[in-house]
Amino acid sequence: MKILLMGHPNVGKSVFFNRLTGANVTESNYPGTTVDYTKGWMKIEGEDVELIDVPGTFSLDPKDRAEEVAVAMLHESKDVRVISVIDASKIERGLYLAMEILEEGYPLVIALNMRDVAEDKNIVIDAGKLEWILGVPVVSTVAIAGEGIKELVSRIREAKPVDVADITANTASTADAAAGTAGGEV
Ligand SMILES: Nc1nc2c(ncn2[C@@H]2O[C@H](COP(=O)(O)OP(=O)(O)OP(=O)(O)O)[C@@H](O)[C@H]2O)c(=O)[nH]1
Ligand SMILES: [Mg+2]
Repeated sequence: MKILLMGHPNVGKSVFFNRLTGANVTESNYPGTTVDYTKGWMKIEGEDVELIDVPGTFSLDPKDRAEEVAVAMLHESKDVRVISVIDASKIERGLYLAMEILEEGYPLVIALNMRDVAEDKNIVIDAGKLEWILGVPVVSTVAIAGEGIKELVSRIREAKPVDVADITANTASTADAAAGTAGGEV
């Protein structure tokens, strides 16, 4: 199995990478480019799993060389799972990229990182509700403190492709419930 750590620049991908991988880490240029990336290995339930610290990207519609490499790394990979690292204090922007990856059918788990930063801004996210809406595991983390990392790893096997139409339907029913119009009321 291969796992890609993907997300915007500066969301904590490399902190996850360093905490999850052991000594056998290699840094190289992506072929034909000057863009660096790092890969290493971790064990999940006894299985050796390759972990790649993908260059940060804002979307799957690349705007520079580093983003091109990020998208190419996703598209070239077979039997791949994605850990989508999102800055919980800027969640909408991060979710956009996660949705793009889901739309392409990749199995994904979300690390809602920087929970400490979000809390300082009085942003509290209901990870359980988000998980229900998206249909993929969502784990709150503070990567620099190691919080949530064990749970994240334990849930990687639950990553599965989802139908984006289901997400749209779940979002609509959540909005209805919030507005008190669930159950067929007008
Ligand atoms: N407060 C806080 N800081 C964090 C957390 N996770 C990472 N950081 C910090 O955020 C900064 C960016 O982390 P990186 O791991 O370098 O981010 P990245 O996603 O690898 O960034 P790029 O490689 O530029 O795409 C660093 O200063 C980290 O120490 C967190 O959960 N809380
Ligand atoms: Mg990094």
